[in-house]
Order: sequence, then C-alpha cells, then structure tokens
Amino acid sequence: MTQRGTLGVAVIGTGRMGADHVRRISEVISGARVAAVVDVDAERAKNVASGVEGCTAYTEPDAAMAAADVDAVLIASPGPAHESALLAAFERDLPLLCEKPLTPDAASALRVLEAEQRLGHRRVQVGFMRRYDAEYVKLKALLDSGQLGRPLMLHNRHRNASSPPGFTDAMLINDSVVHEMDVTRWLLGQEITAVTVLRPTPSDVAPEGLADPQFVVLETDGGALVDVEIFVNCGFGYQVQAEAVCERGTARIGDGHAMVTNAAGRWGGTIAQDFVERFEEAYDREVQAWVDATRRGEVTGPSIWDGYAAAAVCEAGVRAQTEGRRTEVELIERPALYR
Ligand code: NAD
Ligand code: ISE
Repeated sequence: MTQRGTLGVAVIGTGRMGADHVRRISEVISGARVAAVVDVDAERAKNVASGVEGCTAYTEPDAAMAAADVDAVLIASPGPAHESALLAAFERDLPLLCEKPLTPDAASALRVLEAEQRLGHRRVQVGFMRRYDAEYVKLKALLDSGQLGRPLMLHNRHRNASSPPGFTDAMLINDSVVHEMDVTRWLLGQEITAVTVLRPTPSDVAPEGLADPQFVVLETDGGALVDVEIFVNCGFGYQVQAEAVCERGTARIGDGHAMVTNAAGRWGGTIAQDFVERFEEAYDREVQAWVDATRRGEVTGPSIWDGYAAAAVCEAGVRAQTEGRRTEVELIERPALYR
C-alpha cells in the first residue's frame, strides 16, 4: 500500500466485467487505484491501462502480482482461469476478490479451499454480488427477523435478454444459476442437498444446441423447496426476481418498480437490459466493501467455502441436467476456518 494507504489493485481479465471493475475502482469507489491490468489479449490490456494513470499492462498474472505497487488482486478472467490465478496470489499472500464462479467445478474449488486453509487465514472474497444488492439485503433482514416465520419455499426467476455466443447447457447452471445457488444458501442459512433440472420444449429462438429455458428445483437441509426459472434468451431484458413464501406471509423482490409512468392511456416502466445495469450499485458496494475490509486487514463477504459449496451444487445440477434425474449434492464437512 502507498503511504496514504491507497490499495494498489491488479485486475486480471479486462473483458466485460474486468473493464467495468477498472472503471469502478478508478472513478466510483474510494481507497483503491488500479495499479495493473492483466489480459492474455495484450492489446486489450494495453487499451484499458491507457485510460488509467499509473497503470501497467501485463499478459501474465504472476508478473503483475510481483509488481511493487500491487497490494491486492481482483480476478475477472473466465472461470477456468481462476484457480491458477488464486494459487499464484496465495504464493504471495495477497488479498483477492474473485468473480464468480470461484472455479468451474467442485474438485478445483476444493483444491483452492485447501490451499487457503494451508495459508491459515482467509484471503478471498468471492464475487457473489447479489449479497450486496439493496433488495436482497432487505429480504435477508426480513427473513432473519423471523417476522414471517420459517421460509418454506423460494421462487426465483433469472432472465437474460440473450446469451453470449457459445453458451452451453452446463453454463446455464455454472455461470447463471450459480447466483441462485449462492443466494439460496445465504438467504435461508441452509445448505442445498439435492438438485433436479426439468426442461420444457425449448424456445424456438434459443440458440442451436441450448435448451432454453430450464427449471431447476433445489432441496435444502432445512426442508425448504426452491425453484429457479432460468431463461437466458427471453429477449425483452434482464430480470432477477425472488419470492420467499413463509409460514406467515410472503416477500418478493426484483419487480423493478422504481418508477411507474402513466401516459397516453397506459402505465408502465422500463426493464434493465443487462446485469451491469441491474446490479450496478451492488457491484459498487461489493468492491467498496472488499477494499475497505482489505485496508483494515480483514476479509469479509462470501468466502471460499461459499464458492466451493456453490460449485458442489452446480456439479450436482449439471449431472441432474445430463442424467435427467434428482441428484444429491456431495459436500465435505465445513472446515473450522469457515465456521
Ligand atoms: P469476458 O470474456 O468479457 O472477459 C474475460 C477476459 O479475460 C477477456 O478479455 C480474456 O481475454 C481474458 N482472459 C482469458 N483468459 C485469461 C487468463 N488466463 N488470464 C488473464 N486474462 C484472461 O468475460 P466476463 O463476462 O467479463 O466474465 C469474467 C468473469 O466475471 C467470469 O468469472 C464471469 O463468470 C464473471 N461474471 C460475473 C458477473 C456477475 O454478475 N457477477 C457477470 C458476468 C460475468
Ligand atoms: C453472467 O455470467 C452473470 O454472472 C450474470 O449475473 C448472469 O445473469 C448471467 O446469466 C451470466 O451469464
């Protein structure tokens, strides 16, 4: 850290999320600066670095982590590249914010969890940003207050206007429904024990090879039932909604009713078009919370345990999807570091 205590961050991966996090750290939040960016695409890294004073572009994560002005690492490369970047940062005992998914499967997530345990202290906040969304935070507080009694069911809708090229059935679970895996565990304070995936006849506008939409059912160790409609080519916009059904009432978020207009004989509002717009403030809070905690020498927020547990549920989900049957989740016992 510099003398003023500003955190020097290396951002690994300068695509959609990485470039947005660079902007966020440079222009929105406080206490940090982007000291380095890394991308296997050297031109992209250079372009992003050129817009930030004092930022150096690299193509190798390790070279950036070795730089004297780098105090912490934000990983925003694709999921399969996370493990090696995490392990390289552990070698230098650097604090990390790692975009979801922690890693693409449970075995690699477990390797990372074991490596952090060998360090003997937490180093990683996982980028499950919905935990920082104002509406989700309100829902969690209400459920925790017990006012509505025990949550019995949670209904979720997760819709994207369109999926990126090459999006697969497995990515539907690992990249998209992984968010519901995490918010379910967090909102209910329960582990997910089994997954079933059902599919209607796919939409005619779904890309070739992608069965879209799908319907995922989760069972929890507290006896709750959770469903997720995942529809990544709905066409009309980006919607994330959740409704908790409890013993004495229900609570629903994500209707996007911030402003309703009445004009020309109609009422209505607008629908966000993507996650960057819908969750803008959540990403800001997430990254600010990471910077603040890191400057205090603490690690807060979703842990590697949460990343591993979500990966284990996703693995069961992909098996349920391919084998067409209810699949139980296999989880190791929660280590003391994460209790
Ligand atoms: P992207 O494809 O737009 O960008 C990825 C970038 O990483 C590219 O520039 C690519 O060249 C670079 N890259 C690839 N391999 C690399 C490596 N080994 N080292 C360094 N750079 C490498 O992807 P994206 O949409 O920005 O997603 C990045 C991460 O953010 C993923 O983990 C994704 O799941 C996550 N994500 C999170 C959210 C959210 O809502 N929290 C939304 C979208 C994406
Ligand atoms: C993407 O990777 C995200 O994380 C978004 O939040 C999610 O809505 C989208 O479906 C994923 O592809």
